[in-house]
Parts: sequence; structure tokens; C-alpha cells
Amino acid sequence: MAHLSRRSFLLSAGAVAASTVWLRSGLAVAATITPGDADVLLVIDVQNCFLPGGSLAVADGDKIVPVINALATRFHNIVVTQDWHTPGHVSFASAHPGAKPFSTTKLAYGDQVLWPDHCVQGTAGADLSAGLKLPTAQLVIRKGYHHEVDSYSAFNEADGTATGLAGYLKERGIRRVFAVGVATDFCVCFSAIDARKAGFEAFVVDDACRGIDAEGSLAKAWTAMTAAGVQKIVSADIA
Ligand code: VGL
Ligand code: ZN
Repeated sequence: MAHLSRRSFLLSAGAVAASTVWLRSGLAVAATITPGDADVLLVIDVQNCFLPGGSLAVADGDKIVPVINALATRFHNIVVTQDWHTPGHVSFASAHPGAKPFSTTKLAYGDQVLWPDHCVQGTAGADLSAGLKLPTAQLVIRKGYHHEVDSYSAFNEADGTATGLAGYLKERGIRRVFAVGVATDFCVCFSAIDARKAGFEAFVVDDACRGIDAEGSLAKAWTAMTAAGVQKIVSADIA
């Protein structure tokens, strides 16, 4: 024990939750998160439709692929999501005569942004990016497959229906969820907040995400995530 470094002392003291630890001296020291058996990397919607060239492309979405691949080597548990819509899905503007993409409509469960057609089941656009290298991923969970209900969140559809992910993670003893992927302000945000609601600690690895950022949606998402207790970290915080 005499040779414990300051970092491992802090880790063993259980003091490390995020990227910085403040010592009583007022000094801030960088701390690292070392993923263990109770941690999962949740890789959200890194699908062709959301990457440059796709029908609902997120700017620089491709830049996160190598960051996620590197993070994946650190995690014992990895779950991947796919947005997985029926043809003519209720979230598509094309399903609402006269409606423009990125407009909003009211559905039974609340406000719904109407998107360009994207991530239709079984199409190349719905495939995970070919650059994503996640050989150790344990589960692929699909969402948004109910024709009349959208699902930004990996945990709950827009009408509240559970996807089963919370039960899966709990049965596997997972306590902390590290969310990455696209879009920060939609599927990552809703998933991270629902992770908190389901009782998990939730982290968003900011440099492993990109947002759509329509009309201030990215700033709004961070306000909501912070209020829900979601912690913003960067990939360098994980080793
Ligand atoms: C998403 C809009 C529509 C996302 C999915 O993955 O963030 N955004 N469907
Ligand atoms: Zn979608």
C-alpha cells in the first residue's frame, strides 16, 4: 500500500466519479474512470443514415467512430442500439401529407418532430457504420419499430413502453451507463435521462457524440441532462 500513487489512492478511496477531483489544498487533479463489470458502454444509433451522406446526417458524425472503437477496448460490457423504423413510420414527414421535414406535429403521446425518412428496417441506411469495430458487443437493441410510436430513448418508447433494456442491464448487475453516439440532443439525451430515471448512474462521453442542434436543441438537451444528474465527461477520462 505504501506505493499507491495519488491516482490509485483516490480510486481506492472511492472518490472518483468524474474527470476532476478537488483536493483539500484546492488543487484539481485529473482522475480516471476505469470501467468494470458494473459499467456498460451504450453505443447509440451509429448508423449510415445518421452519418455524412445519410438521409438524416449529423455533421461530423463519422468523427466519433474511431473514438468509440478506442473506448470499446476499455469496456467489459457493450450494448449497441439501432433506430429501426417501419416503412412510412409515424416519425417521417413523408407519412404526413403536406408536412415538411423538421416540422413538429402533435400525436397521441405528445409533440413529434417529423424527420426525413431514415433507418428503415433492413435497409443499408439502417446498418451500423462499417467503420464501427465492436467485436465484443453483447447486445444489439432495436427501437422505433412500432409503426405509430417513435423511440429516441433506448429504454422507453415515446408512449412510455419499456424496450426491456433497463431489465437486461439490471439483471446483468450494471450500475453505470456510458452513452456515446448520435444524436447528442435526441437519442443520446433521451437515453441518458431515461438511464437516470431507471436508477443507473449516467455519463455522456461528449467527444464520442455529435448533435443535430436544430434551433438550440443541443444546449436545451444539456440543460435537461444536467438537471437529471447526467454527467458530461470526455473519452480521455476513461482508461
Ligand atoms: C434520432 C431523430 C430521429 C437519433 C433518431 O438517433 O438521435 N434522431 N430518429
Ligand atoms: Zn428515428
